[in-house]
Amino acid sequence: MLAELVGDGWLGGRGDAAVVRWSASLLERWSEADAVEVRPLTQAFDRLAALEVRLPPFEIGPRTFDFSQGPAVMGVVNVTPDSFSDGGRYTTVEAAVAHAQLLVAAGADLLDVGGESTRPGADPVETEVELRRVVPVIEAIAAALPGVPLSVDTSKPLVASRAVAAGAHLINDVTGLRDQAMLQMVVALGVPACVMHMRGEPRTMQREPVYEDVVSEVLDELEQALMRGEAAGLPRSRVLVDPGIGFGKSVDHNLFLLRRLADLKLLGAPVLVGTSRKAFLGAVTGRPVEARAGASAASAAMAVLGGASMVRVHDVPQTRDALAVVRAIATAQGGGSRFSVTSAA
Ligand code: HH2
Repeated sequence: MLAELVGDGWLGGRGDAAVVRWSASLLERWSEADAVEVRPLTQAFDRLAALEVRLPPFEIGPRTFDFSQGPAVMGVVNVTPDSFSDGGRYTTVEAAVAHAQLLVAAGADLLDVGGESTRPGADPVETEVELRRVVPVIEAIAAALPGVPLSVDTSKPLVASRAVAAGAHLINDVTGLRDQAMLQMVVALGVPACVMHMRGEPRTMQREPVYEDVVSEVLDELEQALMRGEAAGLPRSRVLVDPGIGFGKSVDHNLFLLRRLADLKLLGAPVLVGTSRKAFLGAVTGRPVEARAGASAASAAMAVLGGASMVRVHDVPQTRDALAVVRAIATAQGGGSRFSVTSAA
């Protein structure tokens, strides 16, 4: 049965990695209508998604990440007056560097510096303003923390290029490199990129987002972005993909995407997830933005269990604890002598 569907182009080979272009959630929906026929296939897809996709080492500036050894934590340094959770707190170079040092001391593996808020309803920022905010901060953090990879959160080619000249190693573009000039700039800079999924633009993206099948559509749109990148000279091996939690998605869309996050592994690129302090966590817990660290850590843990290779967070110590517990449980060996790999001493 799987072979028949493969014949219809459901699976496409790329090198030795098979890419499923239709997600398990679509099949799950069909299986409700046609339970007997499709159920075994959804289980097959679940098993496929649960497979350890062995990703090659991923280089970001001074560090090479082996995500098979565990996820990386990206700490957020927002140098904006209006970010939704920390706007206005780190707007001087000194405050931003001090915050960066705290995040790294707490266990951040890399830092993401942003000079434009992308919260729902945010207005775009002029290039000059964004440059003034991020360039001196990246320069100062690069000098203070030379071994720490730096990402710049921008969708503007000029900001990307000046940020890389100032010491950034990764371009994090929440618009998914949809601007051809940005894509060409990333290729010319020769740095890796994060391609995030977003419907529309921040000012309007939360006005009743509609999907027929959020997982399939996000998967498909990310695959298209990856193919556009490959055609322009940006290999998939240099890209992180991100479902864009909160970007043109309802609370239910976000929760369902996280539930089925494993489907994204089928894109053949490491998955980055940013849930930190976002509104959907407030909807679930009833907590205001400043009291969402616990909810954020739980969602980061779920994302990692779903196969995320990197989580983008504000609350690094809480996230580190959550990930340490996930790891300890997931690798627990102490089930008694029957379970011991080596005989007890
Ligand atoms: N979320 C935000 C910003 N950048 N980048 C990626 N790759 N993934 C995300 O989920 C993501 C992101 C929004 O969070 P924050 O930076 O805290 O807020 P603001 O956009 O208001 O500055």
